[in-house]
Amino acid sequence: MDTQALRERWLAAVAAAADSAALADAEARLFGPKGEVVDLVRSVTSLPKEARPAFGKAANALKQEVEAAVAARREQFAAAAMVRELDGGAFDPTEPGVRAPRGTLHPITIVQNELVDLFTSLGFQWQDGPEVESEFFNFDALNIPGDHPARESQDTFWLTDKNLLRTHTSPVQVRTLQRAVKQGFQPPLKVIVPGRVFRSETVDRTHEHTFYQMEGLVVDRAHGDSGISIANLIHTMKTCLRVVLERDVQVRLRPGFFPFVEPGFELDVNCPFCKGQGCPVCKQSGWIEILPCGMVHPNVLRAGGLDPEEFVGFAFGMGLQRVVMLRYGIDDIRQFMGGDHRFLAQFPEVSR
Ligand code: FA5
Repeated sequence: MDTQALRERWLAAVAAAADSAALADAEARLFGPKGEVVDLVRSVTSLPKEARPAFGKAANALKQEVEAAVAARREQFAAAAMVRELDGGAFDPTEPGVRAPRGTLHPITIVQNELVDLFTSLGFQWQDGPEVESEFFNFDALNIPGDHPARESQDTFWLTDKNLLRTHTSPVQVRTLQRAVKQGFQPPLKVIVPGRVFRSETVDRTHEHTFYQMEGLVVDRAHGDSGISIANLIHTMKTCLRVVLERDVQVRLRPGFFPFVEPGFELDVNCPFCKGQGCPVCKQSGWIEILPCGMVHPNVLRAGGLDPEEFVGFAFGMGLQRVVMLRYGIDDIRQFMGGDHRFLAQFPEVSR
């Protein structure tokens, strides 16, 4: 068999294909079930045994050469098609690409970050504390003895008879003071403590069993120029609410009882959902309790290792979810942890 003549004819057929459709036809004629190349390779079985190896080798080499020619021709057509597309203006490399979707920050994180930025710009430092807390720091050190009714108002998840899930971020007050005293106390001390807290509560529109607070603590010398007063406390609270709620808010201060502050206050915000008329969110009162605060009780300063004759301070404990609800007009606290993507997707995407 004249494989040289076949070779020339087949390579010419591949080279003669004018477009990819013609190339596909040629490929079918050569390599299809009854293709000429396939026939040639198969014909080895009709030869005498001794002639088979040499013929088989030559036929396979030819088959590979023609296959490579087909692949090279196909590449040529693809490259030419790309050039045509670019030249014809169908492809515009300056067009913006398809935008990949991005996640959003959780609204509690957004507001917490803003508060941290605000307070650090005022010279506060971020402080952390454990979520599994001892009875001592959660209650005793905060002037809440064992038989005190305040323990019942914060329904506690007890882990052992001495350890619990912290019911508020206030235990970090005493931890921070003790650490600062150990390191040689340098007033003023200004800290914020954002964190997760837990209470065995019946969940409703404004109550969760797991929620976020942000504690603030400022301590300075009681005498001299630096004395801290209730005026400083109120000013700080109002600045904080103005920034985070992005508007001037109507607030009211009323006496509040917390054993770790004296005097203690409840700072309430006029309910933005009903404009103070009374609705389910504010439990018909027209006000939302948002910022309990007060002057640090002398016993707390003592527990922290400071002399209350020498030092004075204020503290606050903000309910973060409540602030976020006011900021974005969310009327049910259960949405935060509900896991509904449609709720979360409403908040701004994380920046690029
Ligand atoms: C406290 O937890 C005090 N440690 C706050 C404090 C700190 C007072 C420093 C004085 C000085 P209270 O139990 O009121 O206080 O809770 C503080 C805030 O957390 C409330 O105003 C409210 O906004 C929020 N909060 C309380 N319970 C819940 C709950 N179950 N779900 C969501 N938010 C809550």
